Amino acid sequence: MRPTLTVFESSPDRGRGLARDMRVRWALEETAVPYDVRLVSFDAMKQAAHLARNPFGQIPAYEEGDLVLFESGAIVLHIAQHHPGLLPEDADARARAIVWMFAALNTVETPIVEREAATYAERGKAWQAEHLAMLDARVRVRLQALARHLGDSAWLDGAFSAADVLMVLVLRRLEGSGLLEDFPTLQAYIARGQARPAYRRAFEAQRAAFEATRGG
Ligand SMILES: N[C@@H](CCC(=O)N[C@@H](CS)C(=O)NCC(=O)O)C(=O)O
Repeated sequence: MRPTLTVFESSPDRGRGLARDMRVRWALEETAVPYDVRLVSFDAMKQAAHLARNPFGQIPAYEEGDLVLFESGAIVLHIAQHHPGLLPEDADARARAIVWMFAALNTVETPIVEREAATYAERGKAWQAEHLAMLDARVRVRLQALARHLGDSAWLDGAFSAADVLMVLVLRRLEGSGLLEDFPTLQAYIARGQARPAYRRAFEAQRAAFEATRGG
């Protein structure tokens, strides 16, 4: 059953591949699953038809026959569980890859998103710089641990997996923050992810969607 992915009609990141549909697109490209795309406007995202797909009125949403999923991590896990290429066959290795999926979204993305929110929600506040320094320090702790774990390894746990899809894209949220520059191991890791043909196809697809709506 060919899935449908619901994404921003006009992504606020202007096609930089930072919206969370990119995770699902990349997973679908890695597993060679063709998919359709539904574009939703910000207004439509808060209407009943989309709330039935995603109760939080957000993107992405994923439909496959009668199955309707939201939460990018859960969608990527679903794809990885049903198509070869994104999770190891060995049960223990598979469990470890899933651990790293949770680590990407729970342990690493959380402080990154908190920092990101502070950069715009607290703009102009007298205490913003002090708060940002604290949030930067929290992110750095995570980056240090991640860089230490990766060491000379190409991927998080053996072969490339769904965990790398999530982690690479979570780390990309730090682009422009200056925080990645102290971690060449992580910069190389992100570059390895971005060099994968499936990443490139996913990136081009989301950028083309943005360009098409901008032009039209
Ligand atoms: N935890 C959710 C987060 C989804 C999310 O934050 N989506 C953003 C785009 S990347 C969104 O829809 N923002 C618009 C809004 O919240 O109104 C996931 O991973 O799917």
